[in-house]
Amino acid sequence: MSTTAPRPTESIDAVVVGAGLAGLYMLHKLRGLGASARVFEGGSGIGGTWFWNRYPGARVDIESLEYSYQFSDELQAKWQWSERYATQGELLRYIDHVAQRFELRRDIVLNTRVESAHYDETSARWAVAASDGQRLSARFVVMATGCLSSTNTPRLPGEESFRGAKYHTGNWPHEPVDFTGKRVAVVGTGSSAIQSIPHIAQQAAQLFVFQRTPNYSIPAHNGPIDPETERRVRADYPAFRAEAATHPFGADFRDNPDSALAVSPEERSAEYERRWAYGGLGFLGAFGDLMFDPKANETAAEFLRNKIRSIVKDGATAELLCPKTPVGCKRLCVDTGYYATYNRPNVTLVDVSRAPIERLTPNGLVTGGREYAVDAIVFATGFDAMTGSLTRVDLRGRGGRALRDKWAEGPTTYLGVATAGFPNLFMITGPGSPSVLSNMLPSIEQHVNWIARCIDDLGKRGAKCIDAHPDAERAWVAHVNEVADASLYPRCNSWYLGANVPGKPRVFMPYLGVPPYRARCEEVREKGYEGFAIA
Ligand code: NA7
Repeated sequence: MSTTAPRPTESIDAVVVGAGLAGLYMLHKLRGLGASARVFEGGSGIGGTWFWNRYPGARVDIESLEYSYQFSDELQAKWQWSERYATQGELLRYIDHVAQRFELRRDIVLNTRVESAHYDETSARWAVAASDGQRLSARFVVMATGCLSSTNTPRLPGEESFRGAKYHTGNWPHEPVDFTGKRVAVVGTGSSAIQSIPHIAQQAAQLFVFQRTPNYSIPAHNGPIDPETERRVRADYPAFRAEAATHPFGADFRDNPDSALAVSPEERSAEYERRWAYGGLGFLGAFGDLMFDPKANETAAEFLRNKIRSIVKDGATAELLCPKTPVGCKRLCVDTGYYATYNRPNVTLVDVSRAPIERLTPNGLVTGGREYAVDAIVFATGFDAMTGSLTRVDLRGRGGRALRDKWAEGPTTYLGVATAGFPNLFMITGPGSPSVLSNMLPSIEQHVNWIARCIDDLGKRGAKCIDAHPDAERAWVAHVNEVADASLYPRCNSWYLGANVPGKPRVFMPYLGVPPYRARCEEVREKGYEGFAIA
């Protein structure tokens, strides 16, 4: 990472960091404003999350008809998804198609990271340094760096001594990985593990799953898209999108506002059964108070534990797989055959909740005083979520203040789109916005649209810069916390709170509730960017 101030050599309007779904659409919008823009991408290809997460079984867990761009009617009408939940490969093909259709590639620099961006108060411009030696002066910097892109791998003594292969699900090789005949360890039981374990188990001679905390998972019931559903959605796609935006998660979970405690146990059970049979994250929409009332939540939790007990034949393994935390408090998972995988004779669940993984040896891992000899270790250990990809860039705002210093006690933003003291720096789906607690793609589009409008408005006013007011930021952070505290979300050690990364401050990062969030963003804009200082 460079420590000296970069030397500007080329002047452009905007630098966009990251060529995932957010960066690509931002580029398209900036071009539409007539702005000169360049996108820097660390990977050797575009696609962000869908470029890096190539592990076996990787697929989106929001239905494809909803997890897609809506900014172009033509794109929306033309693109045909093959499955209810698209695979990583199909998503990359979609992203390639978008890049081609809108001729995005010519402004994207691959294999290149933005190492630093320093704000110069006199010129109101950012001096940007990229890893390929490019130096740019930009009016705006847009961080399209993704919420789950900076991988988290536990530091374990002896890690260099291990003679086998090591993988991380979030940085999977491009060449096929063949586990046939191998003894494999998977560390972690989050969404990536839950998607990959059934696939790895089919190949491996022996699979050990090292579980620290069990998670709830709902069957995907994936398959070809139901033609009737597709016909209905395509008949009026804009109306379908508008309706989805009225739901708390910004996706149509067929939310039932009633309390789980207001109906009889039989009716409740029937509702859970219906949602289990339909599959997917919409399980959380069964009752309006599931994420607010511990008693209501426990009814869903026990329903799901009983499902696990009914699937997993070995009683002790089933109990280990049963989470004790509220449902949804950690990210709910969606799977294909996850629990049943534990009925295979070649799969063993190892509980590391009380005896953590102590170290790696040349042959494998040690926990509870026992060595597990393996040929490969898959770390499905997640990400330094929401802040990691922002703080790993050397961002310096007014007075040379580093973002990572400003956020030492946790991220503070205004609307999750800006942070005070960093003028003209925008974050797409930053901490303090619905982001990971919503359907990411519409949330990305909403942010990009807001940012583009803001840049356009600044130009029309002849203004040079916009900066969040510290008081507005403080009030927003307090509001984000107040909303979260009324829910069950802060009650378990999730990555929403940064609890998965040792030493990370415990702060609830996403904003809960898409409709009020969007309304607030519009209100701020309509009131002349209330809470921002424009110079
Ligand atoms: P997650 O959901 O953060 O899961 C990571 C898993 O790794 C989780 O089970 C962790 O247990 C476990 N973990 C992390 N460190 C360790 C150590 N040191 N020892 C044992 N186990 C460990 O990441 P994913 O990639 O699965 O999913 C991320 C999101 O991507 C997902 O929610 C979707 O939105 C898509 P813990 O729970 O911390 O005890």
